[in-house]
Amino acid sequence: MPDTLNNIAKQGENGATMMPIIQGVGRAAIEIAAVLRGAVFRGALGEAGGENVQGEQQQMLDVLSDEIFLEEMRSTGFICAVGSEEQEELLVIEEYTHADYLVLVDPLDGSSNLDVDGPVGTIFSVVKRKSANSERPHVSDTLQSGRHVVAAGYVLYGPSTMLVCSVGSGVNGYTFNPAVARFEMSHADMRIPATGGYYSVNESNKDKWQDNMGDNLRRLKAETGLGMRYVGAMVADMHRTILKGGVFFYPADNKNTTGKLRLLYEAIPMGFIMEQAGGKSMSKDIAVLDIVPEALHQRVPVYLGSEANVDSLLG
Ligand code: AHM
Ligand code: MG
Repeated sequence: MPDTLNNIAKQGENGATMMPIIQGVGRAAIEIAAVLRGAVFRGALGEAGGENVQGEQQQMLDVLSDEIFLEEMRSTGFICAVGSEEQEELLVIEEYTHADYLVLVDPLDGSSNLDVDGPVGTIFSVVKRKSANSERPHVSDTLQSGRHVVAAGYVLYGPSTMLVCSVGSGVNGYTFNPAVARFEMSHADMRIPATGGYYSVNESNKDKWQDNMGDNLRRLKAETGLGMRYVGAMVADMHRTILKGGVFFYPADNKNTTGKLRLLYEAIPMGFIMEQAGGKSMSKDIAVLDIVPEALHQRVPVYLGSEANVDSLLG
């Protein structure tokens, strides 16, 4: 009998409390995957007509995925609030304001890939509230460094749907098995190879990069001979980086002067996964997980990969 998401209860000291929340992520993933597959037939591809807090055009599928994810978090009964890329303010779950945990989420990451049937993902992390359970959860409850993350992970909507997660005792990958309609463990104890793999970055921004990153990349290429892959969806680029090795990065540039990727629901969850997989997660001169967040939608530069490659890039 293969291990399912039930197996998370046996992982580390937080597994038992995190299992129902990650099962909720799993249910959301199954629904989102189904919506993605049928989107073209429902006229659900394309822009929703609104902008999110980042001033980016929301796609209809961004909005639908956000609704699905929120509903599944509500149904767990363990989540008091959700901070989402698609919502300017923290969303308090009114029925469960006393619950212990908050979730940070990018419900549909890489949504610019939708028009070309490319891979997209969901990224999430879970933190315990700082405020008393008798109080209404507040955005300050989300502003905790990655060292306080209790669980994190991502879903990759590719040829198969995969949920990769960690409760702080290594990383496991579960693949949705349509024959039995559940996630089954397919990638136990995922570890990033120390050498080899690919560098992954939007190199068209090279002339705008800050922090000498153009020169540093030239050196990394000369030292390692790494090949290049870039999907433009962080989940897909990270997943390949963990499985094959190398480094994924999005530096600050003259347009995105503090970086493009969001700290709370992109950099921290992926940083957590990368460290749990034996890799390194930096935001220039500080570990991603050591940054104390100041705002829900804060952006940071991100360098995630094998230790030698991250060090070489930042050296
Ligand atoms: P999104 O959350 O609006 O989809 O933006 C995040 C995405 C990441 O998935 C990806 O790594 C990056 O943006 C790609 O950006 P670019 O197109 O500038 O290379
Ligand atoms: Mg995103």
